[in-house]
Amino acid sequence: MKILILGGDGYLGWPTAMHFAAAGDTVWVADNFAKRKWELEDGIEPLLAIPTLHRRVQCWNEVGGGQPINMKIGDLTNHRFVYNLLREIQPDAIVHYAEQPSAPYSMQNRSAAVMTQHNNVIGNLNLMFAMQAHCPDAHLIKLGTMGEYGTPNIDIEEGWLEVEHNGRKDRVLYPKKPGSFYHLSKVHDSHNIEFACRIWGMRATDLNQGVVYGIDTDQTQLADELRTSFHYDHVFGTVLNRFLVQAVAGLPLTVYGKGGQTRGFLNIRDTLACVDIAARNPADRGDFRIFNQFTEQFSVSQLADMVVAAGQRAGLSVAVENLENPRVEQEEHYYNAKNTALTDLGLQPNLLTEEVVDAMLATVRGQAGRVDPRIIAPQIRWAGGEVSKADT
Ligand code: USQ
Repeated sequence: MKILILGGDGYLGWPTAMHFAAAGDTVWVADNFAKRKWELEDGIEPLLAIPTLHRRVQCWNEVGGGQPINMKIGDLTNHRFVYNLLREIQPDAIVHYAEQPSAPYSMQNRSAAVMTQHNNVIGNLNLMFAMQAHCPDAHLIKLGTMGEYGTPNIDIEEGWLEVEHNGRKDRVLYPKKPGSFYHLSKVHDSHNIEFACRIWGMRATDLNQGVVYGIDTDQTQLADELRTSFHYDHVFGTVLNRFLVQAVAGLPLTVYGKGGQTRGFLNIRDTLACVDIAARNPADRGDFRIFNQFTEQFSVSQLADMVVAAGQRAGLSVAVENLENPRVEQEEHYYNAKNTALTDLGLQPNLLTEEVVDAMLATVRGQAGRVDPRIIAPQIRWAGGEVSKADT
């Protein structure tokens, strides 16, 4: 398969590229390094030092873990770049990770919200049109998010809902109640892609992914220069990754509010497995297929308890602090999301066992000297629509 990974320099994009190259597929990565710029804006660095994409690709090609990886540098909001990219590569499948991925980032101020939605929605639209022009039969595998649904008081289906209203029935997209301007950008993408499938006959899979945790994949472990970025800061760090670093740094775990917020979670290894399953079982022409991509549900407090217990096993004393919630979200709610489509296609989940938590804690402990405690406390608030001085 010829597969193009957009956002190939990112936390998930880089391991995905190596995964397909190791499997013998022809892999191209594209990136514009926007994530590295956003990190610089806020003085943030990932826990592990990450080489340039050029160096990572060179290292992969020297290590010889599979097919060589090919690279293009460019921005999806520049439609000429996207059209040229697809005309030249003619991919069978495109995995689209190239979006601003952080809810807090998008909630900073007007310009961050506008940039997030412009980057994500326009980049995705350019991609859809370029596919229509140059590879209309290619399969778009789009990273969406479980956060598109929010936390409704009814069961969450896999993307679609059968509705009976006034005696008539129809199948509609599941109602969305997202929790940030970032999550909204993914809702807009989903609507645009559903329309392109219905009107143009595009083939697409929207992966509504939960919160990802984890550091290692089979390929990142082949060499230090092949590792992926691991964020623990208040902007890009996801909750479990943050708690592990806080435990190692001797800081209390930052549970926002009551901690009853429940989400779907998955190991980074399962992200690769799910994308692999989607790519090798493409959607039909005209089919907008939606998979809920998570393996387990946990509340934030449950995760904190797991990290406290792992700390005890490792001889660390770990405290929990229920901070005033910087976000506006339900802290106690019903949550029951379906996730059978990927397991029906063969996904064998890597669950969050004590061994997995202990192994992650040990890896983080090995990098304890690189932890910057100044970038951990939450600084971005949802309420009030703050406007930064630079923005007025
Ligand atoms: N939380 C804490 N303490 C922290 C950090 C987070 O209690 O120190 C809480 C948040 O309030 C939230 C939950 O943990 O209730 C998850 O927060 P998160 O920052 O781990 O994840 P989220 O903002 O939802 O976004 C992440 C990724 C995003 C992806 C999403 C999947 O950054 O790209 O789309 O997870 S989902 O949550 O299913 O929408």
